[in-house]
Amino acid sequence: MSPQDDPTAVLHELLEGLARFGREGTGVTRLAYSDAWCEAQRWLAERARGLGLAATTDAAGNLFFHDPAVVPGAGAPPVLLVGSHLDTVVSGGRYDGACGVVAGLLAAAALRGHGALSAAGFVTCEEEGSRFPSPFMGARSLLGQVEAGELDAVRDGNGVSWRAALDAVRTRGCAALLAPGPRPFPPLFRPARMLELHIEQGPVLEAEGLALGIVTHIAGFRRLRVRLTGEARHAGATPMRLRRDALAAAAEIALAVEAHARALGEPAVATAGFARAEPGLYNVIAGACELGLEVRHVEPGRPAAMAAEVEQLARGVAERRGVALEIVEVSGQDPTTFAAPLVAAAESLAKERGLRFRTMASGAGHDAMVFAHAGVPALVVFVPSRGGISHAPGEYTLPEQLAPGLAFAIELARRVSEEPA
Ligand code: HGY
Ligand code: MN
Ligand code: MN
Repeated sequence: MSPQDDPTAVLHELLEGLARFGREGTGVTRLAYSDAWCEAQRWLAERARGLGLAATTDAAGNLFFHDPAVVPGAGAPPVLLVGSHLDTVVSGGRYDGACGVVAGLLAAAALRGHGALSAAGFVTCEEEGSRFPSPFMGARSLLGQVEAGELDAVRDGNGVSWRAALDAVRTRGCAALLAPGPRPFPPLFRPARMLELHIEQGPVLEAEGLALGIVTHIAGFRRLRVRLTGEARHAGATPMRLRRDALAAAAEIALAVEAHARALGEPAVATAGFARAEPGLYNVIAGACELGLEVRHVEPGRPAAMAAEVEQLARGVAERRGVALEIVEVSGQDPTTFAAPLVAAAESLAKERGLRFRTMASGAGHDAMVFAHAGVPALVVFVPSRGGISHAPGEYTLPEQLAPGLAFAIELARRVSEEPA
């Protein structure tokens, strides 16, 4: 593959290649620091070197594709970062994150030596929160925001800590050494601006027949883990009037949360993502149940307010049912507004290219949120998702929709890189 090749063919070849890592039928599961994740990261590094770029991994497992003349570290000049995340949800699609990763690789190759700002591609190690209950581990570590204590505090569902997961992949060359002291991830690059090409993951662009979405705002979210404790009893011998059924309480809470979001009206959304009953048997009334709730809203302050409203609803249900309730906020991110100059640059380029586009909010979260909150002018640009499906094996974007999106992202990166930091 060389930059002179047909970009559409190269794009397709890279997306197909990346989807091999963690493939499950038509979907992909590539959790942070898994074997598939590490093999994908090594494969991308090789592809970057094949394009004449340097490929450098940081201590968190974030990967960078950059001009070999730009030496990473404290003395590195400010750069334009273009990229997205490598991890996926469980049984996710082959475009979420991957699309932006490929755009970052091809932008770094196409813009090498161009502009006032060197364009570097990036691949964050973790964005989805599918393995570890901590938000945006990749973007936060890339920006040097993570403190050492989090490495031991953050654990996956099997009790494996972030530190242990990193130790395992470091032996395979998929992460660099941790820095001593309170900040284990010193930034390798100082982003002056950041761009992320991403699939929309919703129905709007396809419904309106548009080629591009220029994201102006991203919804914030709060994720709540609710633990309900009732009383495990015989499912056959216990009359209904004597039950304290933790799963039934969870079910009522899930429906109350859904009704609350509907009552608030769009763009409020609320989701009960899982309910894990214990012991989870036909003939035992659930004595306990773990319920995962998430609320999102694009207006400042609303995600936190919705989380408080949901907690109140849940406590009311638990009390009426004589079930104990514990609720913990496991992660969250505030709503994000993107830099007006980047939005304007994207709009004028789209008009210049005659692309049918709209500005829009994103219900889905993205690494770019963390950059924006860190004061780095950032922007997300969408290509359509077929049927609005994402976070599922049916996730798909037509090649004839991906190609103009990729070309647009590379040209936007070219223009943004021409503005000094
Ligand atoms: O959940 C999200 O919004 C993103 O896909 N991580
Ligand atoms: Mn994503
Ligand atoms: Mn996602």
